[in-house]
Amino acid sequence: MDYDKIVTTTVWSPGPGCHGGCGAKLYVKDGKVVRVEGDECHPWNEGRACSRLLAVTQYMYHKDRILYPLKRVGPRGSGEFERISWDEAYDTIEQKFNEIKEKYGPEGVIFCQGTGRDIGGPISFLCYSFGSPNWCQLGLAGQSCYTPRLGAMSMVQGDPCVADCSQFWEKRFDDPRYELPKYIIVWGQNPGVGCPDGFMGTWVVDCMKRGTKIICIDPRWTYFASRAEHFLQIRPGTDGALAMGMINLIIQNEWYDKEFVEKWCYGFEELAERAKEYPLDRVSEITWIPEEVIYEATKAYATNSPSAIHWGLPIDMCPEGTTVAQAISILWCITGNLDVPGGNVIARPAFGITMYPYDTHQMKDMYGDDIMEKINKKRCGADKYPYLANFRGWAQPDVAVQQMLDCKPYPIKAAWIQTTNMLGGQAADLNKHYKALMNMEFNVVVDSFHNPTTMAVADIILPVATFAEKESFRAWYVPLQIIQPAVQVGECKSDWEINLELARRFNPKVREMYPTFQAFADQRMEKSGYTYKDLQENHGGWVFPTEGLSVPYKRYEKGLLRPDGKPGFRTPTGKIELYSTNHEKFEIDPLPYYQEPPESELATPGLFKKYPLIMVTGRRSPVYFHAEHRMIPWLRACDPWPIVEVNPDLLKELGIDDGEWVWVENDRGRIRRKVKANPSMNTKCVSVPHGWWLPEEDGKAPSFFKSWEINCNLLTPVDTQSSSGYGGGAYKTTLCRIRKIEAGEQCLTPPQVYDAAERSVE
Ligand SMILES: Nc1nc2c(c(=O)[nH]1)N[C@H]1C(S)=C(S)[C@@H](COP(=O)(O)OP(=O)(O)OC[C@H]3O[C@@H](n4cnc5c(=O)[nH]c(N)nc54)[C@H](O)[C@@H]3O)O[C@H]1N2
Ligand SMILES: Nc1nc2c(c(=O)[nH]1)N[C@H]1C(S)=C(S)[C@@H](COP(=O)(O)OP(=O)(O)OC[C@H]3O[C@@H](n4cnc5c(=O)[nH]c(N)nc54)[C@H](O)[C@@H]3O)O[C@H]1N2
Ligand SMILES: [Mo]
Repeated sequence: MDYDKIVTTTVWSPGPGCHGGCGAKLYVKDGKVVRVEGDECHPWNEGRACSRLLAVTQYMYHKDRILYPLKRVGPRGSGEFERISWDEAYDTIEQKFNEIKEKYGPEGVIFCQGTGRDIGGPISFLCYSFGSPNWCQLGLAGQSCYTPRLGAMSMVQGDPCVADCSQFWEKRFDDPRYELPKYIIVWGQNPGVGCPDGFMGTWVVDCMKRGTKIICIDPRWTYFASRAEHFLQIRPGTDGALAMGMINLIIQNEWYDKEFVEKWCYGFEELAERAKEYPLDRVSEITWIPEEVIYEATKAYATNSPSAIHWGLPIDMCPEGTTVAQAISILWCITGNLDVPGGNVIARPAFGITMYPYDTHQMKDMYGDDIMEKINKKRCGADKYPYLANFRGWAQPDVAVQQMLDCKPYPIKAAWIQTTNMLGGQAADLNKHYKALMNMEFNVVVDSFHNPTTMAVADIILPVATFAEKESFRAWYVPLQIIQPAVQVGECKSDWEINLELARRFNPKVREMYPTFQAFADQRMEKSGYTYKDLQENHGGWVFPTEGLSVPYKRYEKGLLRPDGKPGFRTPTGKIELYSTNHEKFEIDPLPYYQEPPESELATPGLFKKYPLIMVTGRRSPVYFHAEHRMIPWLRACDPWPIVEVNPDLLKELGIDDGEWVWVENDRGRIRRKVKANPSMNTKCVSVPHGWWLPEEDGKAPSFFKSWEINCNLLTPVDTQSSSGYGGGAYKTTLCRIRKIEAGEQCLTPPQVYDAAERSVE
């Protein structure tokens, strides 16, 4: 193949859209990327590349990609945008945001992101430089993605942890310190399809190839279910009951690690008492899993050390999501599987470098000790919800969207929207979020393509550079790695570049401190002893820490986890808190418990009669990242339609054919979906992938690329968050029915929004 150079770099959105981490080789010819490969030297992916990475040239050079800053010139929804210069875009944003600040205070601007791409760093930096306390994944009901798990882990053990698939070692499986897990519980996760949250899915398969056995907990038959020694086909949303039942079995049968519990855990007696409320027969009835299957799986996990748990999004989306994560964390703690080789290993960022503040410690590290106090005064939801006030920096999204509509207790009048397509996928209750965003005086979207959100509500659009066109760095979790540009496309700029420039305008100190991105990166990476240039020139772009707090194992014995340098964990008691003293202080239940989903046969029998199916939304597709990539030909060809997966027996009962378009509906609305018969579906559940809009259709109002015809979030609710404020989004447990489309039945349209036509940028 003919090329001028190969640039090796780290993959981390935009492009594949993902949570990133892989090494890639970009072949460049005449200033264009012409071929992409996984980097075989990179320990993260060892040469592998996913379909979205392999198709990235179709993304970068797509005819519809936005290449220049745009301003809206017609009414919202008209699709009329005009090219402007970066200077005009920055000037307009500066002026508009400052006007809002003068009228309503800096809290009048909300900063909205999507999932954890290369964004938490730049967006929080901009938000706090401007002075607003309101930064969140707006639309993500209950902030139900990873944050509930992070919060719960912070309360139980003071740190997050991940299943140990040797990823913390440069030599991976060949490192003598590593040990293979005997079992991995794949719990509400489909790691082969997505690579969520600092984890590469194929690592689990790498372990399986070497002998690890699988326990799979999922309502659906997946790749991992088909290869599991124990498959627990669970009723959606009941993982809390299962986890409590497992804790009870482990304690009753004395399968726990007595020495570890005695030495390092706090509140065992209280936990044992609570767990007694979950005997096997009760748990089996709640979860639909046969008693003997729960028993055997629990025994296998608890009596074979080391073993690990790899969990996923549905945990956060269970009712009381934080307490479900609390219960599961307790499982690996009491079985002695925390921070041991082949267990669940504590995951500090490489060299302790914060580039995306995950927790309160990192917030303080980046923005000073008084940051929480400062932002809590006005942050949406911090007065109501204890996790909000005490963990991480997010605003509460269900509270925020209500406030955008009713201005209570203070008005929010502008939205900065960066790395999220709220109206295309992130937001539950699509109508409510559409109205809230239309209620803003000014919206900026930073993205690479038009989508339902840009079309419906953007006043300014800024074109973002893909990973192949940008400078950045990453410490999630190891190695420390840089992203370096191979090419430039149009006038696109990176999120860091955009946000640093605006931050300089809002806060002159930023201009002085960080004249360039590399100056910023070098300061952030200082703890490692490496600069951006060092990594670029001498280390192939990445480096593993070899000692200190980001290197496993058993750091609690060495005094590496606590700020005071004493052995133990970063919790108030210094121990694993099986009984949470923080929860006690927050006046929420210190012990984990099970709660029925907000809608179910038991919780809402009346509703269940009308809508007898559990709609499990959002199972991932390997060729799409959420609402992205529907316009990429190679990818769309693999998964062309918005489907609903249904058991063939149920289809027969309903008189519906495989491949037919049907209504999926409930009291909130209805959407059209194409039926795909799937004999492995439970007859009481249907699976509805999220993130669907059709880029080939009309983008203007009222169609918005057919969002209101096919987006399943017309049917999902907000305001189902747990008592902590995090978790409990009902995306996996909403009730629905499916039925044939009758002649003449129309799809719904977006709600009428009053003065939409009158708004303009000027
Ligand atoms: N029904 C249902 N809804 C769900 C879910 C579900 O399971 N069911 N899952 C929820 C979850 S867990 C999440 S995290 C959210 C995710 O929701 P989002 O994060 O909003 O999902 P995306 O569709 O990936 O939207 C990202 C947008 O930003 C652009 N983009 C991608 N990378 C970058 C970047 O680096 N910089 C910039 N500036 N733009 C970028 C893309 O082009 C795209 O338009 O969706 C939630 N929505
Ligand atoms: N290709 C691709 N990769 C992705 C994404 C993407 O959109 N595309 N999105 C990324 C993001 S932001 C996230 S949060 C992750 C999410 O990825 P995952 O954590 O894997 O989440 P899901 O795909 O929603 O569901 C995983 C599995 O849980 C099952 N499940 C559904 N409900 C329940 C339940 O109540 N209990 C249990 N035990 N299982 C249940 C589903 O059937 C599915 O097989 O993926 C990330 N990776
Ligand atoms: Mo997510």
